[in-house]
Amino acid sequence: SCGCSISCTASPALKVGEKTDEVPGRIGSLGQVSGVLGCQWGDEGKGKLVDILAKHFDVVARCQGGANAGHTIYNSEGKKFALHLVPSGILNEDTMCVIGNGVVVHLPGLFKEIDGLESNGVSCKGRILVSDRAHLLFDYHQEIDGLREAELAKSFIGTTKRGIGPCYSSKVIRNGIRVSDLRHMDTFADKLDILLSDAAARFKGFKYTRDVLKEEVETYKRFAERLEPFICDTVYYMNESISQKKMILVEGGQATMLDIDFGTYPFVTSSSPSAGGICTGLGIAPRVIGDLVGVVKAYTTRVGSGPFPTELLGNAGDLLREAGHEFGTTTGRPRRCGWLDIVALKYVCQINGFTSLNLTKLDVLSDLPEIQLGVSYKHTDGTPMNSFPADLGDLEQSKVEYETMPGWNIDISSVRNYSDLPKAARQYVERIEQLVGVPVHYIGVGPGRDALIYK
Ligand code: 2SA
Ligand code: GDP
Ligand code: MG
Repeated sequence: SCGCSISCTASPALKVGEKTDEVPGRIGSLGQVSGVLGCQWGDEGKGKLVDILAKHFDVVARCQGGANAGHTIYNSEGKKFALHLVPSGILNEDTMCVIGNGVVVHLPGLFKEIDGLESNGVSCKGRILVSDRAHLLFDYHQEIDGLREAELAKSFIGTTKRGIGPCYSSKVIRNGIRVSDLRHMDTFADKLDILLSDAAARFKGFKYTRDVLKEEVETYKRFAERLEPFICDTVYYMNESISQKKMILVEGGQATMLDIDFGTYPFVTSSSPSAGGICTGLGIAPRVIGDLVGVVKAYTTRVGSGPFPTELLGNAGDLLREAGHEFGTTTGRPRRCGWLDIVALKYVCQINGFTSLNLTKLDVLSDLPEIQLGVSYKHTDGTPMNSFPADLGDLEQSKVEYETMPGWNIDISSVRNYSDLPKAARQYVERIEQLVGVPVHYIGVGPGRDALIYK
């Protein structure tokens, strides 16, 4: 056993690559360890796909990020759930949900989310495992997130103010506090004192007193007790599950264009939402990873500051925002909207090696007379750019070249077979496949569980 209070026995799982009658072929053929990752700047609809696939997996695991993620999913009765830290497998009662070592965990937020799920009839007991190696994100990290953004003034990043950057900073500078530290409350207060004193020395606006420390330690004593049944050596658990041939699905938060290494730095998040984050955030080997599904919206959205080459400003952007209900799941912020960016998508496909794509929200484009696809970038002197540039100055100077595709002007939200989609919609899907060289296996035509076409 891996030390957690939950039995590791496998639930009946699909064999690797097995196809059954009730499983649509595309799901049945996913590898034993598969992942669902965002291809743009987040909110592509990863949660919906994970929720749908979860039925066929024994374990759904998060490997990075924290409560900055917002995944909106609907159960079969159409009831809406917004998840932040809890993996999107939670609505499927046979699925075990793992919060891996790469995740930063805000315990008050996690407990609130669990209470909310329980009060809506979703049983979480014995179904969530939290890595003993995961770092704890304290309220003070959130406060610092706000102070840092205020300091940046006009060049603020537009973070979710969930404390993500400050918590990963603590981790990297090596004074972070981990879940396993909750088992040693004798030294916990000293560790927290170091963190809070450090923050007080750095930020004038940060008020720190002995009383603050005392109160926080008392709170965490209670949290430690409540969390104990969830704490697990998830590295052992994941690897044991793999040897037992359990089906494992990794759920990405955010997306590659927000990746700390590959995104539009510094307008990025502080984790690795791309393929590499799966190995570092769960402690599993690259060779066990089978399929990676890239989730890409049929257009583009972005929350927060930073470059967005195909952004539509003014009325055109407003229309997409309204049609797609593009407001943040975590913060409620309006999302910036624009056309699909093939240059960025190709770059993201290279980095992740996706085996297939899920094109989401195709239904949102239904009313448009024509649709633009950003297919290449050019320097100001007219020479083409080979790939997505690292330098934000180069990006700002670049000019996007578009291809215009015809719209279909008909509601597609009840279509379930690919061949029933209007010709122009199929042309759009197939042009994307042709441009990026990765097949589209799933097409979203609505927010509900059933609104998915298997291509
Ligand atoms: P942070 O908070 O440090 O990770 O912010 C850094 C950048 O990463 C972006 N980011 C996101 N972008 C889209 N969706 C996210 N999750 C929520 C959602 C966002 C919300 O599902 O809607 O509710 O506003 C997410 N999380 C982080 C962020 O906007 C910054 O650009
Ligand atoms: P995530 O962060 O990638 O999981 O995405 P979010 O949940 O933040 O945002 C995606 C939003 O689009 C949610 O409100 C979903 O319910 C909704 N959604 C997902 N797929 C589709 C789709 O194919 N069509 C429509 N109309 N909405 C969708
Ligand atoms: Mg989201």
